[in-house]
Amino acid sequence: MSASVIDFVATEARFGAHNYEPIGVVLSRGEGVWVWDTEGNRYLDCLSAYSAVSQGHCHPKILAAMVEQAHRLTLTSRAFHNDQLAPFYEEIAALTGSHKVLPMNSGAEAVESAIKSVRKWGYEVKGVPDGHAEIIVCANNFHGRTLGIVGFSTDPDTRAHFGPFAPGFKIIPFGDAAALAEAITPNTVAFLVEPIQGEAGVILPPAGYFSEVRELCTTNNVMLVLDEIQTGLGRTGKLLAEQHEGIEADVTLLGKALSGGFYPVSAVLSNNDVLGTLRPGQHGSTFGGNPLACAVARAALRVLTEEGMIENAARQGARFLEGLKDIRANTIREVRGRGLMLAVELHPEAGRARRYCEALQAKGILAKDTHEQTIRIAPPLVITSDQVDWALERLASTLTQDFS
Ligand code: IF1
Repeated sequence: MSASVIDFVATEARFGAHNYEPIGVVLSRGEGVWVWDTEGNRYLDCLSAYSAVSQGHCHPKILAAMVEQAHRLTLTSRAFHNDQLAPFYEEIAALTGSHKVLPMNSGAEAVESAIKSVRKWGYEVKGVPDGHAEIIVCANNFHGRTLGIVGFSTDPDTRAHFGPFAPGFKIIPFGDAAALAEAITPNTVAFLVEPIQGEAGVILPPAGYFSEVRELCTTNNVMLVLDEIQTGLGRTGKLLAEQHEGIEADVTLLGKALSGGFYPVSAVLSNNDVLGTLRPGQHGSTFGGNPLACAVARAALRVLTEEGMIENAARQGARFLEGLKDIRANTIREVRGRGLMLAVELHPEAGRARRYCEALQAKGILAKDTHEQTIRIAPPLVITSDQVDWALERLASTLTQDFS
């Protein structure tokens, strides 16, 4: 590391809360799948800011929309209408087949907003006695960092010493429809779940799981809330990951790539019933639905479809997965994923995934470890075949090294 890099890292350490342990690279520029550090070294971004820059870094059309809108009007609050919100609603509803939209900012806010909405729906539509609504969630979930959400996390780091937590959540294993059937009571208002568990290590559900889940939710009048904040908007090779399962959620949560990484934009999408229960004064946000956010999100959605990024994610994701499966290395325990949401799980004896990510950095690839043993690979959806092959060569030579 050069002196200037050490300076940036040391200053962060000196002033910042130490709630992250970043890899030792200081980035200063990005374009498409590439990012550059302060010394001019180039890296293929295989994290995409946890899927937020799916459209590629600094996409020129999103940038143009943002700059143009920033010159005209940035924030009005929802006390007044603005001329970007209605077209944003129309476009996102048409794209996803949703009836109602609630715009927020971060992913965690979308999750919190969905929890509030399904509870209200439970009391006012389903007829659950006030204060008794139950929401079912899965073990090893990741839905964000707010208090309401970390209270139903099963990860000790995420929740320890942040309590007391709100009641009303039941935790069941992911991928186990029988456990869901057993957990549902007359007071259950919703089942909140990721279509593919991200932070848990890119865990895919068993085939048929979500069709059983859909049926159980419909039969018991339970709202199926899919957190597609990471899986949504093309990441898995379809617009929404639910399409791989042949189902439709009652409530869908989007964030991250909804702005192409320019700005925090999230949304709750639902049928008429759930968001229909919110009345003026009962929920809101200073920034949610602001004209800058809406203009950015409209451009982010437009380029996703116009530039064929979703189909490309399916095509390149399949190529990447095949290539990873072809790597003969006894460090690899399993390779899995869907579209461009991929993971390489290492054998415990192979040493920590972090070490491999650092070795990849030296070869010009930025990837992120999770849970000691797993390397997550999620490049922007604009990646080309040549770039996939370039990454695979470097992954192969790294994974055949032994860092134990
Ligand atoms: C961090 C992980 C990814 C999410 C799902 C809601 C949110 C997230 C399915 C909240 C956020 C992030 C946040 C980021 C790390 C990251 C992450 F490693 F923790 F699991 F992506 F894989 N639902 N995920 O994945 O969205 O409020 O952050 O906008 O540093 O905490 P947010």
